[in-house]
Amino acid sequence: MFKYIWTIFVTLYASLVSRAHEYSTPQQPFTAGNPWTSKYGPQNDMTYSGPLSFSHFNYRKCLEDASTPFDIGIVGFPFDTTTSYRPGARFGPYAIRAGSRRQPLGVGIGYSLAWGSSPSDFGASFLDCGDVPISPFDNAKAIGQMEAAYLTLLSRPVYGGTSEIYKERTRAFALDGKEHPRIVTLGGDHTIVLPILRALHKVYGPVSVIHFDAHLDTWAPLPGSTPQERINHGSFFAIAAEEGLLTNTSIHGGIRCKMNGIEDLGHDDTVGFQVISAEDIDDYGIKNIIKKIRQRIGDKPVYLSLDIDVVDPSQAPATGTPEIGGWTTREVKRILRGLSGLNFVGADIVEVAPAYDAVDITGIAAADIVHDFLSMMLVDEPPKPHVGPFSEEDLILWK
Ligand SMILES: [Mn+2]
Repeated sequence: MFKYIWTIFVTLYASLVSRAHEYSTPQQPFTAGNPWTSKYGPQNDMTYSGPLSFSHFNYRKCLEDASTPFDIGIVGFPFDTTTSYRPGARFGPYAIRAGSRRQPLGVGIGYSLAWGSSPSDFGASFLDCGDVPISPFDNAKAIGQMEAAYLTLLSRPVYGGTSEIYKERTRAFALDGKEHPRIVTLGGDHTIVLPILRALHKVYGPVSVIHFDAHLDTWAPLPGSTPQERINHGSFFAIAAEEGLLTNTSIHGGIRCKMNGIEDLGHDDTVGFQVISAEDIDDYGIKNIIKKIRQRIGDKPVYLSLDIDVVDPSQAPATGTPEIGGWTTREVKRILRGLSGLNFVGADIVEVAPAYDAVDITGIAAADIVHDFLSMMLVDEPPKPHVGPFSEEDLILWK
């Protein structure tokens, strides 16, 4: 018995001694130097570490720092004081940036089968321009701040990495004959689009709008509204039309909200919109939806505004006014791909309110959609679908 216990003791002791080097400090003298870089190289950020910028882009406070030219700038508008139901979209820019962490862009990163490319393949320069400090107490001031910020960014010189086709077109429709950077805005409630359209109007004149949303957002302000109440996230397009900021050739996609009646569409028409409903995707199909949008917009300068509530709340619950029966993220992504090559002058994604999110699903969805915005704004026409086991003959219409 004693021999047995002694054997166990000796064996354990021997194994501890043989591994002692793993537990003790190496007996080497301290020398000045950099043990990390000499052994492991640069201090790279992991996808889930480092300061928060969209897709790990360089981050500049562009409103005061013009040192870095860019072709597409990301900016956050943390504003939510004109919402009608659940507030919280002021945290949208944070949630969308957080959702983008696993989608870094750079050489050899970000390729997708659907696009057959990565947004970083085209030579354009991206920059995260930070968030605009917007008053949470005074909406009139806030709207002025957003317009000034957007105009500041539009006024920056471009880096120059867009395609020759785009350069030629944008010079033709920009009022000053120059190419301007394009801004992708992370909202914010939907009212942020009014100051954006005011700023765009100064650079391009009236623009068309492609508007993905569950709701029309063209409602006339209620009778008796104060000047502040007139501008809210359900009326801003009507105000924009009143101010002459829109062409008469805009279009909605994904509409499915409850309305006052069919007369709402009559008013919507006076604001300059046609309606593609959420259900139209079943009755007419995605390719017809893409075709109708392209026909409606033609070669006009166009602004894209995507309210995350266009997506079904099962896939994007974190929003202020959810409506069931929406499009899937895959359907939205497919439609966006089909819109490539239109003359986009800017885009936004709004109404992400992460306090209502589950497992970050909405922030991740919004960030992925923004990646598609980047490709959509940089390629000159929709890419042909992935071929795989299919053949060219199987492609009847890919746009
Ligand atoms: Mn909306």
